[in-house]
Order: sequence, then structure tokens, then C-alpha cells
Amino acid sequence: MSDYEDMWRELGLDLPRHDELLKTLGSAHKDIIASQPNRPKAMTYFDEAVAVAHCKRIKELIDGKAKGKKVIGTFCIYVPEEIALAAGVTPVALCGGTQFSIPYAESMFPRDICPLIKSTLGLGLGKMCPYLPVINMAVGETTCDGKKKTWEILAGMVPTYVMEVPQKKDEIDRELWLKEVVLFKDKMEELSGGKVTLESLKQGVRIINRKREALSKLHSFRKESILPISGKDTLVVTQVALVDDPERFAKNVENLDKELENRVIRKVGVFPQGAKRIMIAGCPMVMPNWKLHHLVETSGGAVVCDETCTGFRYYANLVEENAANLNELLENIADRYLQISCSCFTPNQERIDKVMNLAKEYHVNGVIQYILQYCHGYNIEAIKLEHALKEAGIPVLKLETDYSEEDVGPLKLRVEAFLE
Ligand code: BJ8
Repeated sequence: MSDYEDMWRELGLDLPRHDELLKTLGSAHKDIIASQPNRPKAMTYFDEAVAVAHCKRIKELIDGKAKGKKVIGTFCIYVPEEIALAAGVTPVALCGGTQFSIPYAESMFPRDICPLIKSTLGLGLGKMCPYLPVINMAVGETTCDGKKKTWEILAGMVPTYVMEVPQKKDEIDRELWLKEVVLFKDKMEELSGGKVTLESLKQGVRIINRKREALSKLHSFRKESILPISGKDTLVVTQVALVDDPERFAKNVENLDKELENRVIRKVGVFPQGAKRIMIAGCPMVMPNWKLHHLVETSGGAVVCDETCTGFRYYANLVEENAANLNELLENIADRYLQISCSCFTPNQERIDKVMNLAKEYHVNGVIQYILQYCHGYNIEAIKLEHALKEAGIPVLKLETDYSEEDVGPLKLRVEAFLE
């Protein structure tokens, strides 16, 4: 790690604090992820990707910039990666999943906002995020209230552009979203100084479709009765998807998929027979937030499906690549993204329907609704979702939590009781 000290110093990081953060992340990965028995060999790549997220990957981005590439930081899976790539811009997700940085945000931010927002901002304010000084621009979006207002603070730290994401899905909203997608393309062209052409956009679509396809296949192995991979490992892979080079990432997921295919044939599983099959539905879990998966998978359960933005909502649906011209392809992109059913939309019956379908497809024994504290959208939507699940006879539990370890004891008791 010390090889990168000069780079971190030049980026303006607080080295002792950053070191402490890396130690915390390293030991969490060792205890929670690396310690699992019988992991697929192809997970080595993703373990390594976690380990180099603050060093080698940053160096790679800096080297790319030296060759003229631009980098944007994103916070939501509504920001179309395909368009950024087509313009020669590399997108990386900047969301924080660590409790470590939260006190640095609480010195400025109200305490009663969601931990994802506080952790993200805390990494920047505490000078522990190597991505923030590297990006040329942050791209926020108008989803939840907490995020919307955060962009105004973030704009004081780094140039910030905000995409308007509609809150409904009527015709007028679709028109607005398409315009936003076109404006984003214009912004990316302005940033890179290049032109997005039909061919470059098709190439961007191909790269991201390949990534989503590989992920979709990976997650589909969790439909098996003998599970060849744990929920924790699939979560790690999906978290890495948000920061890694997309082509290299897709290739490595394809390798993992091959290994899992083989495991399925040989009936190699990673859980004891009879482990309860659990779906997690709700808020995203960004690196290194493995808290709930760890609780479930150390209490006799197996997480077999994630209806989150670090799961199904990220990889579901591909962009239709066939298009006669640039506008048509931009429309296809807008259509694909508008299928993401975030709780920021109202009404959001399609999310309820998707959860019900996933529950059947993955043969789940129960659903845990995962709500990050103060995330009002998912918290209130939990009422309708719980009703639908109960009506279908699917046991459901709602857990509201943050990134701290303080509530692990009571949470474990509730998870154990639910699994019984
Ligand atoms: S599409 S879920 S990534 S907005 S920050 S909403 S947890 S209070 S992240 Fe999201 Fe895009 Fe939607 Fe997905 Fe709640 Fe926290 Fe807001 Fe959050």
C-alpha cells in the first residue's frame, strides 16, 4: 500500500485517517467475506478489486486522465453509463457504505439523514475519498430529498451536474426523462470535447449490456436448490461492478459464471441443506456494507435474491442495441433506465409486482425489507409491499438500520426468529 502514499498525498488525502479506513475495510473483508468456506476460485479477482479500490484503480483512472480521458462520479444507477463511455468519459460510483466516515459528515450535516448520504459526504469531508479529487465532475440526480439537497453542498467541493429524474412514469415524465438523457449526452460531450456518434454509443451500449448480462447470469445461479455461491459473494461482485472497468469486470464475471455452471453440474453448494432462502428488498448496499447479508448467512439463512440497486435493479433489462440513428438509440437508453423501479417514483406498483415475481422465481422462504434509517421512500413503500407479500403467504420482516455495529445484537435476534 505504501507504494501509493505519494499519490494519496498529491490527492490531498489525510494519510493517517485514510490508513485507518483501509485497515477497517481490510479486516471487515477478511472476517466477513474471505472467511467463508468453499468460495468459488474466480472470486479472487473481485477480492482483489476490493483491495485495490483505493490504490491501483485510482492510479488507473489518473493514468487514463493523462491520456485525455475524463472521469465522472455518480451516486445513482439512473445515470446512463453507456452515454458516458460513448463520450470517452469513465463513470465511477462514489456512494459510501462505511460507518467510519459518518462522524465527519455529522459535523456539518443533520444527524437524521440516511447513512448512505452521510457516509458518502463524510469520506469527502474527512479527506478519505481518493475518487473525489480524481473526478472531473460529479453527477447527482433528483431522486430522494436528502440527495437532492446534498448536491448543493457537494458543488462546493467539486463541479457538480444534476440530472432531473422524474417522480412519475406518465407520458409527460417519459418526455422529460428523454430530454434529460439528451442533455446528459450534451454535458458529456462538453466535458470530454468529443462527439457521441451512433457508432460510439452502440459500443457503449454493447459494453454495458455485456456487463449486465454477465451479472444477470451470475444472479440466476441463485435460483438453484443447491446454491453454488453465497449471497455475500454475489453482493461483493455487484458492488465491484459500480467502480471497476466495465470490460474487464464483465470478462471476470463470465469466468465466475463458467465456474458456477460447473458447480451446478457437480452439485457443489456453499450452504448446508435446508438453509432458508431469503430475498432482501429495499435500499442499496454499497461497499463495504455487508451487514445484513452477514447476519442472515451466519444465522442459518442464504440470501438468494437482492431486489436492490446493488442487485436486480442494477442488472435487469438491457438497452435495445438496434437503432437506425442516434436519437433512436438515446430513446432506447431512456426507456431502459425508466424501468428501474426506485421508491422515489409514485405510484410504484411495478416494484411490488417485480418483488412478487422474484419471490417465485428464486423460491424464497421469506423477504427481508432492508431500510436504511431515514430513507422515507423505501420505508413507506414497505407498507404496501408487506401487504402484498402477506396476501401471497410469503413471510416478511422489515429491518430499519444504519451502518453501525450498535444494533447487530437485536438485529441478529430478529433475523434468527424470522428464519425459524
Ligand atoms: S435508483 S435507490 S441508487 S436513488 S440516498 S433513496 S437509501 S434516503 S440510494 Fe438510490 Fe438511485 Fe433510487 Fe437506486 Fe434512500 Fe438514502 Fe435516498 Fe438512497
